[in-house]
Amino acid sequence: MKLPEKNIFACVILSAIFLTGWTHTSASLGNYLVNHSMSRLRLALISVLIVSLLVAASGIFLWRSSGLLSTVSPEKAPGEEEGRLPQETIAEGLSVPWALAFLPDESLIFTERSGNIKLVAKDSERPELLGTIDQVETAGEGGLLGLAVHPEYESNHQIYIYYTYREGGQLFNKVVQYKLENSNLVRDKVVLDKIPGSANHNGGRIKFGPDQLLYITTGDAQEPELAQDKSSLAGKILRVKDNGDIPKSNPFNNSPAYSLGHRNPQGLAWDSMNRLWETEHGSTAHDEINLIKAGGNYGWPIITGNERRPGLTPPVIQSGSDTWAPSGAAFLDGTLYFACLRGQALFTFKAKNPGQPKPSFTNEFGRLRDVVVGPDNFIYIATSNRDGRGRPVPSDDRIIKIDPSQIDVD
Ligand SMILES: [Ca+2]
Repeated sequence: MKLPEKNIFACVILSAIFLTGWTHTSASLGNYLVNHSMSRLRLALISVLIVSLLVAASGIFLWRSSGLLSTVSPEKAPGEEEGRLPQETIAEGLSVPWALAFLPDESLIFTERSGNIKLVAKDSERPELLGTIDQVETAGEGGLLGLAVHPEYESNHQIYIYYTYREGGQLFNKVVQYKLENSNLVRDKVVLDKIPGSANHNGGRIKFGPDQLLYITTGDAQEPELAQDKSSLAGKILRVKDNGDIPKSNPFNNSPAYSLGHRNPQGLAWDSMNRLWETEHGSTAHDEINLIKAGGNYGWPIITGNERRPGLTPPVIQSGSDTWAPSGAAFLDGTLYFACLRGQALFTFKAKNPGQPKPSFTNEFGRLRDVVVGPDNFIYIATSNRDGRGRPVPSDDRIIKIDPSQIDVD
């Protein structure tokens, strides 16, 4: 029921109570007056007067409560409309949520770095644990990282995860396909294995592109030269089919590598022209936003910041001496949103005219790991305050839903 409707309803009820009361009172009063020989004309006049007063009082109450008397509209935060909260916590008390994704039924599915896969059903406030990946190794920045939902999930129920594991004393990362049926998570197959891992620089973002192929960001595993080694899976953006096969259209023959020369990329997003943008942690600040082309070499460790070298593609934007530590990225209405860890803000810029990114919510939620756009066109962000580098508040970590009109992107 809308607010004015509620007020009218309240008014009608109140009037009914008043009138019922009045009927009883007037009957008793009538008897009293008749018994005391008051004239019927005077009695009628008093009745009319009291009823008029009641009607006038109800009218004024109705008028005021429906806001019609007020010349000033109620104070609202920008973009706040009825039923649209500017910010809303979707889940709290989480442990380092790393990747968010929506299922076709609009439930939100996410990973926690310790190995959990959880789901928040639409309009629910309680995340449900779907499963824990036992093989996950949470050393340093590694753990259960990326999550992707198959574009044909509705018919095949496939989701994909990226996680760090240990084998023979060494750290690796792998991409595994799972099937999710009736809240039951079943391991299906390993899509890509033996991606070099280390305590830091594991990359870990996975997303299906507009070409229905799976894109995977991998870090240099703290061995910078691997990023330039075409035979290594480290320091790359990889592209594979949903079953792990290498697409014939890949830029390097029989290789899952799509682009190379990356240090620690953690964000992928496509704009409305299907151009792929990537966020990447730079060395000693110099964080990067790159526009990715098939076969491109993005320079690490040969060039950083504004350095140029023939054959190497410089970033579209870089942070200079600032540190953003950019992670998840998403597009909405031509604006790229990216979540920042050290930067502790949600940054934005327009893809049409990329200028210096603008921070929003600086220090409000702490470290941010991922951002996605929901089926409702709201922005969903995940904090990362329990990753050992933040200052968590009791409700951390959180997933927060934000009305995009709250964010000044111009
Ligand atoms: Ca670069």
